Amino acid sequence: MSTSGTDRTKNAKLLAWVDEIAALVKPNEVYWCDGSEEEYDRMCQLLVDGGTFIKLNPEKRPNSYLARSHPSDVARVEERTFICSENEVDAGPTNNWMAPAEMRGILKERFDGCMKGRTMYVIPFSMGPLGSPIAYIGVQITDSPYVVVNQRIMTRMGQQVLDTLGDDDFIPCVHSVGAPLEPGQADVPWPCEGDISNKYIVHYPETREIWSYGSGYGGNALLGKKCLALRIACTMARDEGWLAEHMLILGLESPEGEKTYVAAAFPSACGKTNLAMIVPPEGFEGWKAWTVGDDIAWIKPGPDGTLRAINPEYGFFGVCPGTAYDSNPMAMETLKKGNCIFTNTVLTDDGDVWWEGMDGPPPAHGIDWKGNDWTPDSETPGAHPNSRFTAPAGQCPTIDPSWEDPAGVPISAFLFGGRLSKTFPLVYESFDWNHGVFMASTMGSEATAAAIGQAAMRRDPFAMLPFMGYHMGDYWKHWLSFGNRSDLKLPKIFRTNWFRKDADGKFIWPGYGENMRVLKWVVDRVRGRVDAAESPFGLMPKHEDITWTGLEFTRDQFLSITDINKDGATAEAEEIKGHFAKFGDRLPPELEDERQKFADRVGKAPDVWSLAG
Ligand code: SAT
Ligand code: MN
Repeated sequence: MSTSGTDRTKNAKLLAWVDEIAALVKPNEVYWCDGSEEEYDRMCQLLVDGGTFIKLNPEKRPNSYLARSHPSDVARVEERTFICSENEVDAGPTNNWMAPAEMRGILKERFDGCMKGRTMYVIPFSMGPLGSPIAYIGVQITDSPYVVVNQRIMTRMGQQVLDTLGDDDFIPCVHSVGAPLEPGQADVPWPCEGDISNKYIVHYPETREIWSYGSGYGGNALLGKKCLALRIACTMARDEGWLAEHMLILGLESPEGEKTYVAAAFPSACGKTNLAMIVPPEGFEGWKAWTVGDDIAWIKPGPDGTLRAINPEYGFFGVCPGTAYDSNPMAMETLKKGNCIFTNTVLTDDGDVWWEGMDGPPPAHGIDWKGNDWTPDSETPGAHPNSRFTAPAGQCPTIDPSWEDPAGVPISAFLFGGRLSKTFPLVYESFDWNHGVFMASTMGSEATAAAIGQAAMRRDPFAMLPFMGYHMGDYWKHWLSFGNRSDLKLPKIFRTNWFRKDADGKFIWPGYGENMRVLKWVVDRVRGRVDAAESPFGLMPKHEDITWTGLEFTRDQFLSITDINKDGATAEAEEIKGHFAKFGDRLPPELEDERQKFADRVGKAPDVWSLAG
């Protein structure tokens, strides 16, 4: 099972790199993954034998497994994530930075002998359809078989990637859980570095390399996802004139068969996966919504000037708690088909998984994510709040027929959202491109423990804060540069807020499938079929331009979710000043211009601006 790799690829750089890393990390053996089903089954069995995996009841969850992580290794570690550009200023004020030479010294020590007693796996993977002009190939080295099987779901992985790569360049990704084994030392189900200050998630943007040490969980370990497809890719995109974004991609098809694609960015906990798999509600008979991706979009100008998007991933790595037939039936159907890996959920007595917020009553008894007995009376949740499913995207019943089109799908609109209980209307469109970039650069969600009265907003520009690979101000400049390109057919830009609350603290908008009503207005705007009303924030739908069939939502309710309170908007314009100040002289002047125009519009508005006039 161990090979030198020369029978798998002739790529000299790749072969030399694998040898170099093997010499550093000193594994028992080196194994090149071929991506076959036989290999997947064998690795899953290995994980079962080692106690990492529990095979679920095949009648309920065919070919599916549950893993429990170490309680210290349950999420991305932003405080240990570094952008190591040559110059500190190029990492910008939103990233941790260390000089590359210093970081290389630290990592050399950490990685020296870190795979002793383990197998070093070589995973060739493609982000995007094999051979697509929008796709890129990476190779991840890891000592975690859990990572290998997850990567086979999350990426196109194996021999066909090496065949496509040929002698071309690839993005090298080195990962270790940081738990070498002494001779005779028994392994544990979830090896990792227990001391958080010894974990490192490191990116070298100039040389396009990723090094990750100490964690086996999610984006820390599946390096194709946030590390490559966002942090490294956004830097490549800046240099090459395209966009790598933290966005879902959704296709909306009218009863006449007209298809419109939108890409949407939301901070965490705004229901991004739900929107990616939206089911049109009552009143939308004949409409179809198609899922292209739920997390990341790579967008390149096509030959016809449209922006063409692919989903670089091959699977969904979704949050379990809250996923239910109510909120996301298509995700539930995707999981039902089997071939999934669940991490840190409850194990039920009949060999199924469960998590908080799933439909129906909770099981009377189960085993929680830490491996302890659990009942609904237990004081702690049964599933970890960041418990996850890894599921093949192709199993989603609404997966778009074009989701693997190497040319990508044409994007007609960008949506940016947030979770804001007041001031911000349900939906508004930008006056022009620069105003749209301003809207995205100032987006955010309310901090949960908000001070009385004025709820503080945690800004998450473009939902990219944890995923930015260079200076955020330069990233805005890159976005603004698209506005000057007359060769492009640019999408329209919108902001949404499903989370406005009434005086009793209740959400006004019903959310979920009803968001389709807003999407339909977006489609109508893109197609030039409806007018909009000018508000201080942007262009807004009139009540009569939204399809209300099948929903009881009064005109007054609509007015209450779209009116604009002058004090709140004035405070927002003022707060943005402080937000922008952090970016110093790398803040594009166009954005401060937009802020002043916004402040002027608000200054001229009545105490309460309303669509009612
Ligand atoms: O762990 S991931 O980075 O893949 C998911 C997330 O935290 O957004
Ligand atoms: Mn994400």
